[in-house]
Amino acid sequence: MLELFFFPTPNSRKVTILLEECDLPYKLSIVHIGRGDQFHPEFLRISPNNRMPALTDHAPADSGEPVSIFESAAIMMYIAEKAGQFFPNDIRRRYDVTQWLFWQMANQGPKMGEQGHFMRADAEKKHGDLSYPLNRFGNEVHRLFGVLNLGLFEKEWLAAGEYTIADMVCYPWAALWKSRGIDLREFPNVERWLNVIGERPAVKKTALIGQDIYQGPDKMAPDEREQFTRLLANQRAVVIPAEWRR
Ligand SMILES: N[C@@H](CCC(=O)N[C@@H](CS)C(=O)NCC(=O)O)C(=O)O
Repeated sequence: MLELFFFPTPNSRKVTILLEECDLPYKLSIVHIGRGDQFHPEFLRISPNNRMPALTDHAPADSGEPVSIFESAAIMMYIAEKAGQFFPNDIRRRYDVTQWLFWQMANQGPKMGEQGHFMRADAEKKHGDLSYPLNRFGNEVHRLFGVLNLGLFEKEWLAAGEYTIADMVCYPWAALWKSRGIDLREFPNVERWLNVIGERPAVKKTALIGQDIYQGPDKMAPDEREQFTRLLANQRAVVIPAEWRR
């Protein structure tokens, strides 16, 4: 059984899309990042970065001890390999996919994440003039939509000539275009690709997973939002948990 440590955000949606596309059985274990579950000593063993998603495979292919993984793209490579789907084996197509996985993890995810952080901070009106980071990340996000648009030029899919984990890893963040000040008319290849992926039954299903737990900071009560922001915006190094010491 695959156990996905989950909270409904774009980074975990990448993984639920893949699980649903592969039609694999899985169990969700909620890591409520607004309440600090990501700092629980047991979770830190699986994900020392105190971030979800993370995955434990309780029945790995080698029949050995459970396998645990953090970082969404590594999780997706593992699941795709296990299922034998969406990650071609031949060297050219495999690395065509792999480069987009790395691009997403190093560029689209972090830059859109920081843009979201400063947009939320700006909405509070107590942090002074945030125009510099808002311009910086707004421009970067615009540039990154351009990268996707180039990558999709005269291509149906990002990599390997087929629907793969490269598309699934980039889709959930790209789908946020409207709230990030992007005009999709500038990026027609991205618009076409978003529309096609958005119509897939597995992808539609994942949009609803976890909606009962969390629907975004704007849907929260003010005190809950305050706690959420405090917890996520002011993190410093976690010391080795006492529970880890023998
Ligand atoms: N590079 C990581 C990013 C994961 C990530 O940033 N997760 C966020 C939610 S989207 C999280 O768990 N945040 C908890 C925190 O900031 O303490 C991945 O792709 O798995």
